Order: sequence, then structure tokens, then C-alpha cells
Amino acid sequence: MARPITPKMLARAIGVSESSLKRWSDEGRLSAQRTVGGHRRIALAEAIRFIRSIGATVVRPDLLGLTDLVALPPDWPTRVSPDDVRKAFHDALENGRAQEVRAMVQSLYLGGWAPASIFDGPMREAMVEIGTLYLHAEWGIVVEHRATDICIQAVNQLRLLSPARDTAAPVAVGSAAEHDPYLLPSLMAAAVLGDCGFVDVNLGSITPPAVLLNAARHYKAKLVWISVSTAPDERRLINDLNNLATCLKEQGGHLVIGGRAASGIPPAQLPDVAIARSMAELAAFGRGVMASLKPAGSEDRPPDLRESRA
Ligand code: B12
Repeated sequence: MARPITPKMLARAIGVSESSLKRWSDEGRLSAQRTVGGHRRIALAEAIRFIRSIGATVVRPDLLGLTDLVALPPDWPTRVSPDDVRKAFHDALENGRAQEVRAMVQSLYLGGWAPASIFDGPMREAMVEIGTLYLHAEWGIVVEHRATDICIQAVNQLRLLSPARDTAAPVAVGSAAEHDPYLLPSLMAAAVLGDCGFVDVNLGSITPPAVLLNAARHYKAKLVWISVSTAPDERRLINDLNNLATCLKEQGGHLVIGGRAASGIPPAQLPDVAIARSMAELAAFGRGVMASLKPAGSEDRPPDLRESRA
């Protein structure tokens, strides 16, 4: 568990005066708890939310415990173009510079990028490129496996920075499909939905539908995601997905799928399942489900992804 931060530490970390910080706290722009002795303490997730909200530059990441960030200049990525971000990310990932990759992901997030933009953008694009290396040399397979692990580190680290959720927050549960060994897409989905305010429970790769349903019932999940990168038996998958969607409906939950092998399934065969093409679409779907759970005059229906694409 991260150590709470004092106003002085946060002020020094972002290069502002302690009095400004205390004023923002008094104005309610930054929430802080009081110790028994009356001193303010700020949770790391709240400090990160505040930094993102005011667009501050973190000049002393070590004071926030973000030690990987010392690998990058403080004003990265604001002084580089999105294209240079992609190139730098790809280069660090392909060459196994794990700390730099983790730092880039943190830095993009602190700089205001949505997790979905990081995942659909530099991370997915680098993995696509890295996935072709094995065609030219056997070493490419080493690079591919190493890159997957580094991305897993970076995504998990990002999950720790997401806004704090209380225990009453709705739960999202998900995994990769039954015969699907791919770890990263489901992990990304967990991070994206965690950032939307869900308590995210990721069951990882190769998860049978009965296991996922068990978890969804246990947590009374309002959203279930399934990542489908490979579907050796599509007819069975469609059948499983429809059964799962029917069971979920009974508890007011929604099923959303995505992934390379999901986009080929005709939506008409999955009447109660939303099919999303990217993490950005998943974030939009997650926010829609969240909004539908708000009590005052809201309808309990999932957002229609076809409407948001139009
Ligand atoms: C790493 C990797 C592996 C690793 C995975 C390790 C692990 N445990 O995770 C391992 C070693 C298992 C592997 C195995 C194989 N792989 Co592979 N692999 C890859 C690689 C390089 C990256 C995959 C990845 O993680 N990508 C990152 C993710 C995040 O990207 P994504 O899947 O596109 O997901 C995005 C969207 O689809 C969407 N999304 C995904 N899931 C979800 C879910 C929801 C709910 C939503 C809303 C959205 C969404 O958002 C994501 C972000 O934008 C890809 C290259 C590539 N093009 O992706 C090849 C690739 C997929 N593999 C390939 C191949 C050929 C294989 C093998 C057959 C190799 C072999 N001979 O054994 C096996 C097959 C395994 C199997 N049972 O299917 C080919 C597939 C070709 C094809 N036409 O299908 C690729 C494209 C490489 C290539 N260029 O040839 N692989």
C-alpha cells in the first residue's frame, strides 16, 4: 500500500508552493485526510488525479514514489509529438528497456492521456510491429515474449494509479475467452474499466464461461468483458456468449466483447452482447453502464455502440 503524501511532498513534486497546495485543499480541489494530530495527508491516487486535473508537471517523481519516472525528462511527453511518442515507446519496448516503458506509460497518464489511448495507440501498435519480428529471426520470439511481460508490468502499474473506488462501486469482471492464451488485452480492459470507476476483477487468460459466470454472480457484476483474440470453435463461442448474456441480464449486468477474433462475429448472432473494437469503445461503454446505474431518472440499458460509431 502506497504511503500517504504530505502537502509539502506533493508541492515539491510538482514545483508549487506548499501554501498554494493547502489553499487548493481548503477549496476542495484536492481532498486530504487529517491525521490524529490534524496534519493533512493525501492518498497517492488522489495526488495523481489532482496532477492530471491541473496539468501539472511532475519535477520530483521520487517524492511520490514514482521512481521509474526518473528514467525520463520531467516534461516528456509534452515536448514530443504523438508520433515521436509512438517511436520512442516502440524502441524501448522492442529493446527490452522495461523501466523506460513503465515510465512512459506513467508519464502519458500523468500528462492526461486516457489509459485507452495509451493501449489502443503506442502499446498496441508496438506489439503489432514486434509480432512480425519472428518472421525474420528466431530472436523475434524472445523479443515478443519479453515485450508482453513488460507491457503487463506497465499496465499493472497504471492500475495502481487509478482513482480510488469505494467498496460500493459497481464491479466489472472479465477475462480472455476459453481457449485464448492472450494476457494483455484482458488486462488492458481491467485497467480501462478501473479508470472508469469500476472495481475491476481480471481472471486472465483461458477462462471457461462457467468460471466467468461464477465470478460474475459472486460479485453481482454489472459489466462482464471477454477478450477474444482467437476462437477455434466460433459456433460454440457464440452459444456460450449468448448463454452468459442471458444469465447476466437477470442481475442487471451487461456483456461486452472485443479483440481480434471478435470483430468477425456477425452482431445479429449476439443480440444481447455488445461488440467493441477498441479500448476507447470499451471506456465509452463502461461510462455508459456507470451512468445507467446512477439512480436519478436514468434508464437501465447499455449504451448502443452503433450509435457512438455513427
Ligand atoms: C504476444 C503474442 C503472442 C503470445 C501471447 C503471450 C500472452 N500470454 O499474452 C503467444 C506466445 C501466446 C502467442 C502465440 C501465438 N501467436 Co501470437 N502474437 C502475439 C502478438 C505479438 C501480440 C499480441 C498482443 O498482446 N497484442 C496487444 C493487444 C492489446 O492487441 P489486440 O489483441 O489487437 O487488442 C486490441 C483490440 O483488439 C482491442 N481488444 C482486445 N481485446 C478486447 C476486449 C474487449 C472487451 C474490447 C472492448 C476490446 C478489445 O483492444 C486492444 C487494444 O487496442 C501478436 C501481434 C499482434 N498483431 O497483435 C501476435 C499474433 C496475434 N500471433 C500470431 C500467431 C501466428 C501466433 C501463434 C499461432 C504462433 C505459433 N505458431 O504458435 C500462436 C497461437 C496461440 C493461440 N493459441 O492462438 C499472429 C496471428 C496471425 C493471424 N492471422 O491470426 C500474430 C498477429 C503475429 C503475426 N504478425 O503473425 N502470440
